[in-house]
Amino acid sequence: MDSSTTSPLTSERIDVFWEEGMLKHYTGTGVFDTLIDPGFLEVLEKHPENSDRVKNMVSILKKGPISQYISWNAGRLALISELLTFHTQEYIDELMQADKDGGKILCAGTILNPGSWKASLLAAGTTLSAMKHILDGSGKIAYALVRPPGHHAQPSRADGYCFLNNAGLAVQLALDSGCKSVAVIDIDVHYGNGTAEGFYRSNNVLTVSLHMNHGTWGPSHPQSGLVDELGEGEGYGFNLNIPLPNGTGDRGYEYAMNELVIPAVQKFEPALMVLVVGQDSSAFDPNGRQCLTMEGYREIGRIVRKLADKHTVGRLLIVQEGGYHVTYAAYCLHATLEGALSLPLSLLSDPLAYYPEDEALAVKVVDSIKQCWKDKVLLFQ
Ligand code: OKP
Repeated sequence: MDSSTTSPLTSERIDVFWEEGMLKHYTGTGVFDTLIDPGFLEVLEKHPENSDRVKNMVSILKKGPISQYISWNAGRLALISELLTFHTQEYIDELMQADKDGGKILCAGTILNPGSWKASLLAAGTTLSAMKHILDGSGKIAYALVRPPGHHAQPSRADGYCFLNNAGLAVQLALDSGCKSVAVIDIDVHYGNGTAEGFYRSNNVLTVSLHMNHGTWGPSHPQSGLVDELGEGEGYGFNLNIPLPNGTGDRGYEYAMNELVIPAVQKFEPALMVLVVGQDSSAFDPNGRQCLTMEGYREIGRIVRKLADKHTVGRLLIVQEGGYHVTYAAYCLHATLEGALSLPLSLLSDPLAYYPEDEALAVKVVDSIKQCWKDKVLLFQ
């Protein structure tokens, strides 16, 4: 239903943090994300993590029906000292050297070009600005619209288009500002291995990731994303992986949220919530197979907002990650933010949602994950 003429029914708003300079990270062309020209294709496509996707996200929030609920804020460059709260000095030195040398392919699909380092510092700093805004009490819901993405970036390693872990840095800022506990829910279709790694030994940060069951993908991504990666030491039971079968869909995700994520977060009682979003879990994304539609994203937004209202006086940071269908990613972002605003009516209809869904396989997998957690995870006992 398109009800773009509806007037605001809640006084709520989302504070978006954005900097134009993030567009100046060029990822080139090739066969999808390989950065390779095989020589036999007439038309090479842009690397999926290109600036077009983010341009559409900016413009749908500026001109789409949700625009009346959005307020725009500037970001900033991160300081090197801030990067060291999550990353190692050696790794940051490696990135700065790569920038000085005019660029470097750091790992599969992950290229630092002239302009990329500055864009990365803007993405990190802009996410920190968004978090600070919440910590200062200047707003309840802040959204860091950033690229390059961050959730694969580990303390000492680049991975999966990511250099700096934007969300991880923001979480660390919250902890360093006296916040006792943070819950991170990552719905990008890929495992948020970098964020998981950063807080793997911590029981102050609950990292939950719902993802496609893609497994490890080489030396930059040794983590499997399977249920048995539960954290270590004090952090055991505070990293929860929810690998979902291909085609899980809206109802499958809702089931996983209801059966696994909500109970864990409720028991954890976070002081602050972070929703890490990638629209690559959509039905039309070239980089994922999870088949969410706008309604699925909307429902996830609602659920997370409810958790924030219940546990964190509504304080919620949303951080942008992947999402590679240049049109649909923007629509799914719009829907997610509608959900986070808990608007009673949808503002924008789905131009693509007419594919059938079968959640049966997902229900089976979620039930088996629940069984596994009952034996091993404190939050589930
Ligand atoms: C970034 B994000 C290597 C495959 C690597 C990388 C996907 C990165 C996605 N052979 N695929 O989480 O959306």
